[in-house]
Amino acid sequence: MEALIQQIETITQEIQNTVATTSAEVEAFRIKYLGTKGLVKNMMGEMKSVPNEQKKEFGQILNAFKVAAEEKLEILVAALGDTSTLDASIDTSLPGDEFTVGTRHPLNLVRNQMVSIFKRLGFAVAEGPEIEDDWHNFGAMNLPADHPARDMQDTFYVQEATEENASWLLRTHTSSVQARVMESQKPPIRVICPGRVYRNETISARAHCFFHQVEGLYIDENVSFADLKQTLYFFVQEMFGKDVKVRFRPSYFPFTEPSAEMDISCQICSGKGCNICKHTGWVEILGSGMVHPNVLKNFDIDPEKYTGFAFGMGVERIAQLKYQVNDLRLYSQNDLRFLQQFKSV
Ligand code: 2U9
Repeated sequence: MEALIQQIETITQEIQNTVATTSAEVEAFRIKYLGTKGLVKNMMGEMKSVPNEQKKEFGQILNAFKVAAEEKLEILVAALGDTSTLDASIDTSLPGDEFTVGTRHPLNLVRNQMVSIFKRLGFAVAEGPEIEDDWHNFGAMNLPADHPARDMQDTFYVQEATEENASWLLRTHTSSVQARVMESQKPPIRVICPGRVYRNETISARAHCFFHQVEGLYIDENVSFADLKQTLYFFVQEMFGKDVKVRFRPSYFPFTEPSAEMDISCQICSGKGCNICKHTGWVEILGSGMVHPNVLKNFDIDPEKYTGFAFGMGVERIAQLKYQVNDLRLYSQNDLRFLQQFKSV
């Protein structure tokens, strides 16, 4: 068997060294090694002369030998294919056509950056359905049945309420996702909810029937308004740079008490006064507050034991300040001249 193995090694070497540039040479290779009277078949015939106890080992050697010949044939055929399609009149040294690479949508760039900042603070990301029921969007958020936001003028209803069924609607904020998180998890809860929301607005440069939000919720024992302020201050410093100034103004939302809106120093004119900040030097970027006890009670969370803060902001608004985009319609028109300006990852 030693002599046979030696022979197979020599032929394998020969196979590896074979060069075939024409289809006739490749065919000659196939016949010589893999044809019905070829060297592979020939060697297989030697199996009968090998002692029984060595047959297994020899069988494996034969198999590797056959695979080596087959693989080489594949390589030769592929190389032949490449060269046969090459037209001699083509100058292969010329540079190729430019391969256009897509760009990320500015809203995705900004959303990703927002998400990564909050992730560093330990917030998990939660997502939920865009078609919601009345309870998760409004009821659970402490919006009474007669609240104006529930009006058909403001909300897209998919199905109006009947005696048996509650209404279905396009969510007007991603708070409905936090509601679903609170339904399925016990505190501590620390989530951000990025997503598309819908409002029944006439489309213009300053309003759209859908936009994007990132909302956040943090519930635990001893969560304070100071935690809310520090978290949001950290966020804007990471988003806009260390020089950014902030101010909080008291506000009102049904789902938070107390509530506050946060302004930052205008990123366009550095606080000197321009059209964007209406010459005040400040721009509003988000709403926030301590979660209303009624909201906690709706999910059987004891407001005597737990407190929480929540905030919400529009991704378009942040993108406007970062990239000075002043017409909301640009975000959904898919005009390549607009989209291709955003090259970063
Ligand atoms: C739960 C409890 C409270 C989320 C909040 C705001 C304030 C807010 C607006 C900012 C600009 C919406 O995109 S916008 O138009 N949002 O002002 N959102 S507090 O409050 C919550 C959320 C979930 C359970």
